[in-house]
Amino acid sequence: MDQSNRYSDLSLKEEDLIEGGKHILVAYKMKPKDGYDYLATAAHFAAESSTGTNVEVCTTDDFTKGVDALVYHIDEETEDMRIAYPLELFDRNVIDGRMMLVSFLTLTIGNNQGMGDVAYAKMIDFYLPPRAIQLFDGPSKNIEDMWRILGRPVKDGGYIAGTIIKPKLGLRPEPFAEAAYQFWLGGDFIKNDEPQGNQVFAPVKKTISLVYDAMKRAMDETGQPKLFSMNITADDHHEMCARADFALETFGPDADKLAFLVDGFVGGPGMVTTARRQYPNQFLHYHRAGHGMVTSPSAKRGYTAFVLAKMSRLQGASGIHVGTMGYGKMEGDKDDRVIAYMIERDECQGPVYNQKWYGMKATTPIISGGMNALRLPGFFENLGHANVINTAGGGCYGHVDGPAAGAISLRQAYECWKAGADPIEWAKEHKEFARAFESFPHDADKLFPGWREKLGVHK
Ligand code: RUB
Repeated sequence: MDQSNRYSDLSLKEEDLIEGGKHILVAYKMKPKDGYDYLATAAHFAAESSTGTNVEVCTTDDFTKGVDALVYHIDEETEDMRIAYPLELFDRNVIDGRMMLVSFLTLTIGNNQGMGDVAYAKMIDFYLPPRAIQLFDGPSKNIEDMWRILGRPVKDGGYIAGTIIKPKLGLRPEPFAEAAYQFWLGGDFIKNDEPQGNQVFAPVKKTISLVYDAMKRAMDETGQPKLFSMNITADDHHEMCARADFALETFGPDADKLAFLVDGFVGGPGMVTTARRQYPNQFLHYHRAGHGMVTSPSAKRGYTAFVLAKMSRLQGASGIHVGTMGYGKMEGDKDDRVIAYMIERDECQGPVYNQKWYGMKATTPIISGGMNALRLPGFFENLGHANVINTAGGGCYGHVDGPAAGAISLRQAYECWKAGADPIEWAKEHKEFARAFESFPHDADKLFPGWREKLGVHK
């Protein structure tokens, strides 16, 4: 059944829809299956994503038609399909009238992902009108709060050098805490790797107590504050809160130095919002493990990493992983800069829409995945700033002189970029950075050919 008469209006202008402020706009790359008309498929897509189905139903009335989602732009050639969703379509909380991300997802990327006439559809951008921005929680804490704790300026406080406790799994509580202590002698921030929780060989209560002890010892020794991001991910939100409450109590007077990490992609929006609302005083660290199943450029369904990051700001993530923009081990390229810009700026041009945030707090980009000191100068150059948290697991625990030296090498890499210095020349003056060349020789060969001769390394 062709529903394009009801579910499309190609005369609608995007600027008018934005000016009107009554719609959420969503842009997809959509391709119908062979033999299906583009506009009819798009209209069926909009129907299924709002008020309709594949047939007319007798219960529809005039009010219903007033909240139809409408296809307002198509370009078959570029597979560009854009849909305007009336704000009234989206579910609102009973408890406080606010909007929720699950409703946004269920409508805009729900049933339409499995329709028989759609070959594929992937969300590449969305636009929220001012009223919708007002109705999402947004972040309560971000990198500015960490800078304050670290005693830095709260604007442009700079690079936060972090790590991920490695090995990913298999450390008992004592060696785990020792690994944390060693890193903190040189660096600022540690996160649990995302599968680390309450394994039988490393019970969370014992491990967290020892981690706090390690933090205190490192703070005493260095005279600097330290930060820990603890994984509280669990299926049951009571379990998640039990872990978080235990850690808050354990960290006691240093509980401000404790962030909570949730595996927000596999755990879903409910997990993120529970953490955001239960613990508004803690930095909420959104780890996105698993996201590649939908965000990978090879996946033609789902949504992009850009869309995931933008959604995380609405939900109130203090920070989210945004990849390494081609400089680390995970998928991504230089242009992924826009992912960071969209979550940290008050206005940003996305791939399709210009979004204003009307003062909603920023979400901090977290740079992670195969990073080390040698890769950082190029990364900062591409991004244009270094106001990020960076976690380098292998980059610290793989440093030939150990994790404290690894952490120092990261900071030196940041200072090298800030000074606009040549990394080889910088290495001559900075031992830990120089030793990163020997620690990661494959990277060194690739990024700085001839480094051995220049640095006098003949091994
Ligand atoms: C990092 C690591 C992280 C990735 C996830 O370890 O495995 O989980 O950051 O990717 P290492 P992303 O520093 O040893 O590579 O940050 O892109 O979500």
